[in-house]
Amino acid sequence: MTTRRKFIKQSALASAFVITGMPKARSEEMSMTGSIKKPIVISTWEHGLAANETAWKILTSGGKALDAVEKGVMVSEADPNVTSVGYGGLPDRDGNVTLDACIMDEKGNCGSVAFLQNIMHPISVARLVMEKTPHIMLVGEGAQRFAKMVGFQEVNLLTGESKRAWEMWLKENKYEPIKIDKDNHDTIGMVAMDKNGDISGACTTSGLAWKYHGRVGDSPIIGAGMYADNEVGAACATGKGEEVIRICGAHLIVELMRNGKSPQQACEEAVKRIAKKRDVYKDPFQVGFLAINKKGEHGAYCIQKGFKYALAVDGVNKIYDSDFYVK
Ligand code: SD4
Repeated sequence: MTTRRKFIKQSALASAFVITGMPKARSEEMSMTGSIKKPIVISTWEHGLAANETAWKILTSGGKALDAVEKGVMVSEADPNVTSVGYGGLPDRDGNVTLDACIMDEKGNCGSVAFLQNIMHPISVARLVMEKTPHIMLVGEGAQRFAKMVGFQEVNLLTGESKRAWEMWLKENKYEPIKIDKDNHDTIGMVAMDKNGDISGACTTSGLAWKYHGRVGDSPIIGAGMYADNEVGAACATGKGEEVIRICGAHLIVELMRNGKSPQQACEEAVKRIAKKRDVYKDPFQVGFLAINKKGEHGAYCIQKGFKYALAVDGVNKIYDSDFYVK
């Protein structure tokens, strides 16, 4: 039970994060005391708040991290107001909503779908790829055929609003290849540790708005958009998938943590790897990373100002501003 005193202490900590945007001091303090914060769930962007809420209910009632991350991100997938995930997601430049998702459990099992169309919950299809097939990844028409075979209904994911946005884009941009900036994406990535101390992760997206038909980003790629290793921790990514894939972002972060970095240090190192190769000052694309470790410490870091994340721990579910590289 959360006592009032504990609650006040938590709130003070939470506010400190909002101001500094950095959980570093807390992480260091916790690793010194050795206390483990669990359950914990962290997810990308403001829509992560509602997703965390669902995940948190599962986690606090003794449920598995795997169920928490799946059910959690399903909230964003079904929300037409989240225009970069699932239903209502902005389409590719031909007007098709195409979805990418992946999931990974505490045993290292994983499943993924990419370039999937007309299915409301790609994350659940990814889970069934993991559980019911000898494979890890299904794409396109094959993924859709599998989804229907295991009971998913075909639905139209293009809402009136996303269709209008696409028509407007078409008119203004004349089908030109897109410029990937910091505004045309908002994937949900979520990683969690349950009461048992088991870690899982999920990531799901409609990808970059106005992308080429057939384009697949980092989100369904195990090790790029998300990675979980129950011995170490987990990480997920949002932003320009092409840059995340290049450095195998989520896997890199988990390996850095394995080698002793805190989640915060590992996220920062991953962003620096990207920044070393790209002029992130002249080309203002965004990439953001989140991570947790087995101690229940978390980290968040991104390239450009503006990345927000939702963290639920100690009974408090809140949005925080991530610290960023370009200052
Ligand atoms: C992608 N990482 O497809 C995704 C885009 C996204 O927030 O929506 N990121 O590259």
